[in-house]
Amino acid sequence: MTPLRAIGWPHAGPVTDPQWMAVLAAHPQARPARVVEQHRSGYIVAEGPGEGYATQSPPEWQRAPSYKQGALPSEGRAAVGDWVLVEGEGGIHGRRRSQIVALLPRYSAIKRAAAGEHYKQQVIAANIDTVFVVCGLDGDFNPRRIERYLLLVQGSGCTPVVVLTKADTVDDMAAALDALVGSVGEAVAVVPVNARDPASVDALLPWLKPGSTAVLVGSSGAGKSTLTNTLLGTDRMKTAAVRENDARGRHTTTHRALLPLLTGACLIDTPGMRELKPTGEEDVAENFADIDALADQCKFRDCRHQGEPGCAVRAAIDAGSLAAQRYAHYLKLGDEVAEAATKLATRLAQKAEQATGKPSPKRSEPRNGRR
Ligand SMILES: Nc1nc2c(ncn2[C@@H]2O[C@H](COP(=O)(O)OP(=O)(O)OP(=O)(O)O)[C@@H](O)[C@H]2O)c(=O)[nH]1
Ligand SMILES: [Mg+2]
Ligand SMILES: [Zn+2]
Repeated sequence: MTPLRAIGWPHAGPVTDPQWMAVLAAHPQARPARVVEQHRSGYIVAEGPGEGYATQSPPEWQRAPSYKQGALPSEGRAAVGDWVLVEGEGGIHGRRRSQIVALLPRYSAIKRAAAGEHYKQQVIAANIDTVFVVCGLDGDFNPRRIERYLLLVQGSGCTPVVVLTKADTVDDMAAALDALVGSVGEAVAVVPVNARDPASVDALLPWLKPGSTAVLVGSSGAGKSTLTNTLLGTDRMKTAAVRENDARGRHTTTHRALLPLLTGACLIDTPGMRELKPTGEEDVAENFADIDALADQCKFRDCRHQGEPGCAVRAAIDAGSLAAQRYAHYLKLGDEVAEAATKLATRLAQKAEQATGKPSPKRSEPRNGRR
């Protein structure tokens, strides 16, 4: 196996994807590498398993993402898991540092909206096959948060898997799994594990096939780094006990890191996320298919489920077959996605105007986005 294949290079032979070929042809001096660590100060890239090397920061090309027409600026930034082209000396002992000169097209990405006043997307990880949504079965356990994660994974091109850690601390596993009925679609696997126990963690191997890449997401203290270490077989990532009073983590992991496993898969550990805002591209109905199906049965086509006669959604809540909290969360996420979609449309319109050279009418609008 070539060194690149060992870290997930998606081409068995010569590259035949025309988009990839175009980027490669534009940089004949450059070498492909994968972003294996993402720090605030820059990137570490690797051209095979083993240690990577730092690249100059910030890369010049990031200001002009040309590989993808219409991409938003922050979306054009390299993220952990990305395939990039590098020029200059490699290796950690290289004196002249190397430079990322291009980003190769992604086959998948998980994104969220970045915090802040202006609409921006942030790629959490790129070129991913599986997203492990990690949630502890301690005070971290929260079906609503899992619903939110699944909403962001859906549409990303990745397979979501819900991993419930700290299974060894739970007396009544059936009750915990019961609380997830409805929140997790039937097509999504739910795997309870003891993240410290290699035999238990083996339950995740079906999603860690050679050549594949998986990412761990979840709140701080959920056990992402513990899982990483157990899957690696070495204590590579730092871990720390959660706070006793509320089971919250201490934000121990501070950068995203891609690590090749012995199975031939790559695993990305990420820092616990405080906030997970939709980008506006999500489809809430797809994640809440149960509610969508109920709404189809309401007497009125335009039923708003607010006390209209013959409302199937209200009837299901009254009968206890639909959790009121899940319904409330459906409404909340729907509002958030709609709001983000409006901001996204505005941002894309501004970009289009900039491209055609016409003045942007948005300038006269209030800057804080309120109407
Ligand atoms: N008993 C038990 N403890 C676990 C399990 N998984 C994680 N822990 C403990 O939970 C604490 C937090 O684990 P970490 O792996 O540091 O959590 P993390 O998700 O990486 O947190 P951040 O890096 O802060 O995002 C550590 O003390 C782990 O030993 C588990 O399955 N069982
Ligand atoms: Mg961690
Ligand atoms: Zn209704």
